[in-house]
Amino acid sequence: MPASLSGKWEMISNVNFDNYMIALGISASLRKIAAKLTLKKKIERQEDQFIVKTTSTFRNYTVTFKVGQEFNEFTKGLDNRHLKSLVRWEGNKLICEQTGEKKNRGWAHWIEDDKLHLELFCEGQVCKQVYKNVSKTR
Ligand code: VLZ
Repeated sequence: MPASLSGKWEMISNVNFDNYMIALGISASLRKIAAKLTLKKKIERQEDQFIVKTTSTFRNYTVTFKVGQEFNEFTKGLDNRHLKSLVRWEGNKLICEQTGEKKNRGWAHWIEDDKLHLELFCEGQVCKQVYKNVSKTR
């Protein structure tokens, strides 16, 4: 049973994604495509270093960071903005603050009932996604 964020995950629910994308200024045509995607996450961890890969049939996005260490993030293929991002642990939640043009932007990941939970937030909108584990058993 996966108690950690590491592994492969596949989206099983996605609430308020459209309003999150609107808050980011994503165009209607891209939002229409994005809304139909079943997103996958592959999360790799080595001590304080994480690689989070989001993949789909349309676009992929990878972010690499160390917990507690601010980094420059470019949301290539998403809203194409430059951010100063910082990830930290808050209890069992991995929380990212993304500072830039958009206020109150970031995300939070945690495990609950063996599922990977994700909240994406931007300017008062909160998108809530849940992923099931699809890691191969070793
Ligand atoms: O995830 O910030 O896991 O980066 C949407 C791609 C995924 C679909 C967005 C295409 C990534 C959109 C969300 C076309 C405009 C995100 C973080 C937390 C890691």
